[in-house]
Amino acid sequence: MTTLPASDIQLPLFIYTQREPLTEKSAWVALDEHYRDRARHFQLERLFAIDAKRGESMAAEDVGIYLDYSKNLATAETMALLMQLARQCGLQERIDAMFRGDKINNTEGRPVLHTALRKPAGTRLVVDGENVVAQVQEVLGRMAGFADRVRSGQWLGHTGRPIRHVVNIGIGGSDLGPMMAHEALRHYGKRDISMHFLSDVDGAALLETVRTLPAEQTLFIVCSKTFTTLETITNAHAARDWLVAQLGDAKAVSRHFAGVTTNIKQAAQFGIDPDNMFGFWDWVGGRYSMTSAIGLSTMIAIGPENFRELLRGFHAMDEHFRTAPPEKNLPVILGMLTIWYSNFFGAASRAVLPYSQYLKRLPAYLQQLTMESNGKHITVNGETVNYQTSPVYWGDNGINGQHSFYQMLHQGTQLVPCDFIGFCKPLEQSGDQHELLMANMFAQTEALAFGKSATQVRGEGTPEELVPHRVFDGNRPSNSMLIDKLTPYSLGTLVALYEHSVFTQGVIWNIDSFDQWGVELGKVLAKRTASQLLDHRQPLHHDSSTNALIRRFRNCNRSSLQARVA
Ligand code: G6Q
Repeated sequence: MTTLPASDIQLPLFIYTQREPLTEKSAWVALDEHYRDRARHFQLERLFAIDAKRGESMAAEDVGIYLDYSKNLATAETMALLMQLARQCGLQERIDAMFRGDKINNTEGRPVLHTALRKPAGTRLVVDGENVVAQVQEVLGRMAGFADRVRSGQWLGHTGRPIRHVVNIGIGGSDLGPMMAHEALRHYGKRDISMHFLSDVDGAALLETVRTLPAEQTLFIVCSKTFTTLETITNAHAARDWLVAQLGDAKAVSRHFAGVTTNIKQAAQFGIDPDNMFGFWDWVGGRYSMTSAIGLSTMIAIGPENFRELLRGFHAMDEHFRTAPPEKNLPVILGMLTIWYSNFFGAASRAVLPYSQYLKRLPAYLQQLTMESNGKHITVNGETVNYQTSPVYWGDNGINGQHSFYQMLHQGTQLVPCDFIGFCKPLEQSGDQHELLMANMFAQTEALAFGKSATQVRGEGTPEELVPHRVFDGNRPSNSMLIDKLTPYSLGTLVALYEHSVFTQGVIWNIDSFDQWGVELGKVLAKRTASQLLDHRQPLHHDSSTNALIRRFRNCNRSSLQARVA
């Protein structure tokens, strides 16, 4: 996303900063002592042995998500200290400020209001004199009208045929959310419309996407908050060229392109009919935008009613986060446990492991949400932190992971706390397959926590030289999230759970979770370098490594470039 030039930003007074350094807060100091004196020696086996009710007492539930956090290296004392830290960092005040529309995105001087996208129709939230809920509902209404026309076949392409293929063109926050939601909610999707997602500027991506698509039945949705992102605009132009070449008429563009953007002017210049344009606002961050008009492809796939259900799920979790006490607050528990492992145990990553084919893109979506939000080392006061911030979030479908990277989770040298996500009911009943799937999830959390001792291994008659290889130390922590069924509503609650867990972590680390300055430098350098790859006469003033790489690339492509220029 292109953000405001630094010179245009009026930095607000740092009303949300914490004056006392994080590591000097009494709860942090107490947590540090607690870790050194006790917690680093915690053994899950023992914690469970001394408290028969641990599995039920260290759990929280609301809005359809049951979170079992008992298999963590934590006790009631740990949790109390973590919640004390949250209070000392002013978490509730910051939550209230976000929901109120205060400009908590300090470095960009903006409010952070993705929660307003999910507020029910008829409610109010006035920001700078405007009722933003009414604005949101107006766009949702237009989206629903458009989605209904496309779904019913009423919307006709240039040659009079209905749309049967939709290509979302966007990148980062304008791609990952819609793509994840499309996969997650396939079961609810309109099967006679195929959905495609084009983000990579590699020409192969477009060619492979359109290879089998009939242009006369294809709709492109260009999703770009700024409408200036190089990859998206390049792909949008290439898609337009393809469409016009296929249909032989430039007028076809208005029937085959829709736009989702805050930059209506640029989108109109590109040729998108204003009637097919859907706006949103600068207070919606890219990675928090899947419930804005960026979700147009989702709405076309699952229909406006199901999209409303998705919003209802998000809103239910928003309200839970805003009102539940920290001890019972799911995003706060999840967020504070991440602080616990990152800052005290030194864990560098967290794995997200859904036991659902439909959620296979969730880890990729969460990577951006978590790491672009909290992968920062400067506090909102402009100081360098003296503690770790965002861990690496990674993962895959749990069941596939079991046959690849779980080896490292069980017997590797790094501590990787895991989030397991599963559903009680399957969407597609097929014999006993769902029981088999979920048995694997439960078994993995058990194996990670309790392992297998040398005595047990020997008892199985294992040759002595193999015993150390077959021992599982256990004591590897995990959360388990259990949800009744994957629905638009429950997906909303789950994604909002992570959004607010990220917010919680950002408040503790005292960083702005809503800017992304770290992506700027590469974009600027890429623009300069692109012109050097296209014009071989331009001198190279990079470092010796980059110069050598560019020279080699130029040499490989000299003849093809000459042919293209000629
Ligand atoms: C998200 C990021 C980033 C952004 C893309 C696309 O929070 O800012 O991933 O979504 O760079 O930006 P546009 O939507 O402006 O094309």
